[in-house]
Amino acid sequence: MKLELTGDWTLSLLSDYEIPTDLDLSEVAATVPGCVHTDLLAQDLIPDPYYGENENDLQWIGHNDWVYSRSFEVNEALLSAERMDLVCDGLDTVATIELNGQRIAETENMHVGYRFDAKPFLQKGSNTIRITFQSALNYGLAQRERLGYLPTSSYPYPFNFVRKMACNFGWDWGPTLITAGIWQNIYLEAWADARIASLRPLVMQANDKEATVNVHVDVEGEIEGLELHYRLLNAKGREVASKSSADQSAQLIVSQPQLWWPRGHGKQPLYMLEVTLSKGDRILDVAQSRLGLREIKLDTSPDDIGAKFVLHVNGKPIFCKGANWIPDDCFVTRVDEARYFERITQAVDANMNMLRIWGGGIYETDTFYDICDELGVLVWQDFLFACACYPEEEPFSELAEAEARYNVARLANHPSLVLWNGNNENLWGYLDWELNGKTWREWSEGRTWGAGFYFELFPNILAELDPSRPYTPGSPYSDPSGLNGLHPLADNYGTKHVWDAWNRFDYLVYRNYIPRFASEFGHQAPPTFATLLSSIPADELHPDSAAMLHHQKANGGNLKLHRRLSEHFAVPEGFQDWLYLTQLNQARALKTGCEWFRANAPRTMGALYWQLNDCWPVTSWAAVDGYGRKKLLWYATRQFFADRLLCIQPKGDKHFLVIINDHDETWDVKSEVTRRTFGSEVLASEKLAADIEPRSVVWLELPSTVSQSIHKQDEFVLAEADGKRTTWYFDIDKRLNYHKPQYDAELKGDTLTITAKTFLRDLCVFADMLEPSASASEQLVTLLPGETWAFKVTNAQLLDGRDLSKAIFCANSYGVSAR
Ligand code: BMA
Repeated sequence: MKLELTGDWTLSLLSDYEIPTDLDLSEVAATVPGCVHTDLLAQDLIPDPYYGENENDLQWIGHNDWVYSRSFEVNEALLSAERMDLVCDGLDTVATIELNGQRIAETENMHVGYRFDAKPFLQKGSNTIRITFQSALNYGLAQRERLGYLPTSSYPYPFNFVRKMACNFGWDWGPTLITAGIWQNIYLEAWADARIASLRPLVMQANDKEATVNVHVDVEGEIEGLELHYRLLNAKGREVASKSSADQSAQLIVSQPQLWWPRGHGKQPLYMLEVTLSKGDRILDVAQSRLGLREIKLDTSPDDIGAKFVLHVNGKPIFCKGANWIPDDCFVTRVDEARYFERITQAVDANMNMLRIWGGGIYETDTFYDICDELGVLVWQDFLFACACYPEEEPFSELAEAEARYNVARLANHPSLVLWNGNNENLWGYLDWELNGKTWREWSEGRTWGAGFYFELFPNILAELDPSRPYTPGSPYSDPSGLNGLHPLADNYGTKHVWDAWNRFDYLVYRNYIPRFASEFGHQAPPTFATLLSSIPADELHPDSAAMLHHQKANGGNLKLHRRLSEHFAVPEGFQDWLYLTQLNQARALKTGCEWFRANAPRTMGALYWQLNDCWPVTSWAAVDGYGRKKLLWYATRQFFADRLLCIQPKGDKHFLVIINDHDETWDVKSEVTRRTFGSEVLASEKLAADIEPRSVVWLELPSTVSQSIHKQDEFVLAEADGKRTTWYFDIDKRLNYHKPQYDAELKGDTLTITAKTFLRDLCVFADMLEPSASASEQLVTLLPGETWAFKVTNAQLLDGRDLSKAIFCANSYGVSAR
């Protein structure tokens, strides 16, 4: 029996740090789950934190202490239960809980759920609950003061001294909005004798013939004389295995299992595990857990280059294509099921098969994982340690252990979860990074810095609670034997973050690397026009306005953005042109990197770029902006992560047509490769053919007739096969002699048809520039003269009578001839 305590609460301010004078915060209507910011926003007490520079005016919220309270009725029936627990699935973060004026617990970790004995404190009739939240910032500062400073990658706030979503303290894509509140469900639960505290099904082995599921049950209460009945049902509800026993663990064997596969490799059948706890003929508790039958292995065996980093699902090596995931909102309770579904579907529709949940956010919710299970998205979950040295002194060791135990057990049933990772960039930072002239190693001399977590605590907990999944101590990470040998970024081993492209150099340097698994690399661009329009004051819509720079959090971000852009384009004055070109440059950068990494399979077996999503409207590395709109990178991703792909790659002084067949059937490729002028005169033509085996890549050398230009500014290469196309240019855009674009555009119903009169490179329709709710189905289309493309446009009726040319862009407006 449960008594939900979510819903209406009251929020009150407890302290007095720089409160705006006109606000009465003594009794604010509040909603649980939620947080102080969302509650103040709902009552119109603060402006939208994401608009303009409002973030600056809202800093006081995170400096203060707050209390959430409500009353509730407890009836006789509930009160007579033998046990009554208060269950808090998530408290953010430093909380004191009181029931009827008596303190029952104190907590200091956002990343675990709690359960407390509430029975002694409850009474019949009206009861009150009060949860006081101390400022997580003040807590972190006090812990840092007590234990001594430990460095972060140049962020000022002490996120490494409090177990809370780190990016709330501000990140190089996120605002500083330090939340407090009840961020998950809260309820009272009555029970008697014994209950199932947790259910942990581990799929140890799975193939076509048989799957083995080891089920572990934690029982709380009186275990004498208990009986457990285990049943596994398939998707149709038919029982496929069962067992009865007094043991809190059981092995279920399923013969002829329907295997779960990542998308692109097969289906995602899901089974239901049901465990019944009984005593004699009394059923005390029933727990269910949905799972998928698949076997996960990470092959890190040495080879003649270094060592592999290959994920195997059901014995099959998988090329992991995807992106890094950050919290989808600074206020995580706003990310409801529909929003998770939309965002993960965007990843799937862009042909991704993996998301990496980055360590500065949260252990994602069950909803996130359920959707990934259903859609076949592989998930790599970081433990939440990012870009810093972390203290292991108490209470932090205990807190880290509790949260690792809690989340490893909580997520154990999800087939999508395939890899646990110790931290983000902390090993690399420890070895190489400096702060105020001192290396991290020097800062943490004689101190703990997190190594004990990554190399001992987490692997030990996984060995105990979940030996079915692989673990890697960090990302990037190279050395199976610890930190004293290989540098975490060693090219031929493990995972690699490639950040000199963007931070220091143009994106063409991706081709200098052949990592075994690229788990981070990225390039910035501003969000879509419609998103900017609703987050930046209209008179500040130019690249370096105060509001635009406020929505650019990276160190020297706009400088890099302009520098990287000017390496390719002569940038005109107009804001709209700038937006097209910066987004195009980002899309081209990731296309270059991802096609190169895929072309190098099986030596490289993963390309996860930074980053899929944003938590607010910001210039960042994301493919989908903070309001869920797709940047050009998203459309490019759908193209460059397609299962079957053609691309042209240089190697030495040669060029190759690279044919990628990430598919279970052989691809019979008969291609035609032509060298053409921008006027589309064919200068040379060659035919290349090959049968490309399933899941393989073939490099075909291009004959010099097509790979060598005569006038490199006037020519390009076009390769076509099976309705697919790729192009190669002999120079960067700003030196190309493109013809000025000419086309006819006609909007009929929801179809915008563009007919090219000249060659058109990377044609895009920014429908949202005319109407914020409009968007085009496709972007980045390259057309030869005379060719036609039909763009589907959502909300096309709103564009009636508008000047469509204002929304149509292509790269050849920005070549030499344009100047
Ligand atoms: C990586 C990430 C993030 C960061 C991103 C962009 O290092 O791990 O911490 O936001 O780069 O700089």
